[in-house]
Amino acid sequence: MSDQSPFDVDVETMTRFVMEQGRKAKGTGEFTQLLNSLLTAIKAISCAVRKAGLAHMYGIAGTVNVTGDEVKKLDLLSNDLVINMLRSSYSTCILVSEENKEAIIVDPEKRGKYLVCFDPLDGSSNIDCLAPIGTIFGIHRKAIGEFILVEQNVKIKKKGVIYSLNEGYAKYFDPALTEYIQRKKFPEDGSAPYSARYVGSMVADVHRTLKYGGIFMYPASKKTPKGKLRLLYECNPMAFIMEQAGGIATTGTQPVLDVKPESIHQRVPLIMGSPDDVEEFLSFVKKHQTSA
Ligand code: P6P
Repeated sequence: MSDQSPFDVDVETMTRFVMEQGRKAKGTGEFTQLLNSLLTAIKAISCAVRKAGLAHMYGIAGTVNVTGDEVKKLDLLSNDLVINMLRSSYSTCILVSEENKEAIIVDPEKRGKYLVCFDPLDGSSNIDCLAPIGTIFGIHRKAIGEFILVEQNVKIKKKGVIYSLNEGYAKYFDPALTEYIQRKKFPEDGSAPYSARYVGSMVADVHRTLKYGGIFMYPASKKTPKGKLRLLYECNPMAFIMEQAGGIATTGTQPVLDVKPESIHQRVPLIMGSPDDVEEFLSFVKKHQTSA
């Protein structure tokens, strides 16, 4: 137990962190307002849970929620606390709670720009046996699609353990790609095989590659001799992000960003991801070029 008081000026409490980050973001302060309101509700819930036994707050509230779970007294109290704090934070417009069948539309005069979806007291069936419980929440900026900084200076791993491409086209792959994929499945150095992940949505596959490392490929093949993905509005933007994160983005013969566009819908082959993984793939390309 720390002997530091939360009132010590140099103790980084969640409230202080939220306010500091809010000031750095130089935003309107509405998101900070929302988070601090939510924190207040969660602190009140935590306090109520700790006193539940003494305050006879255990047990069933005698109702069932929309998902068919028995509602406990603490569930109802927690739900009311979160809803009331969010409604009065002047930062929310719609609330979705596990305990409420319909979405809650915040009064116009108190509306803000965020939607909050929450389970006010997850795991409440464990309340009586003191197992860990908690409040789960998701915050969404309403339709105009504001982006909120959640991570800075993203860097990709030097080497990953995931390969990502549409293996349904394996019969169209060139020998270098075929051998590379085979090596990912059956490593010769005794290492574990890679995992295969392919969503078929570039944004998802590239984002996962950025976060977890590995290699994403939409290469040239007999089916798509120039690849499928468009240079200007799929490959270049993602290649820029990948290179900024310390990754590599290549057509297999040159960096994507070095390609001189010849038409606005031009397609290029695309291999991108962790530098060690992309370099390993290129070594197979080189090997097959020299043996050709
Ligand atoms: P395939 C989606 O249609 C898309 O343009 C990219 O987002 C995705 O990476 C690729 O095509 C998937 O193509 O041929 O594997 O279905």
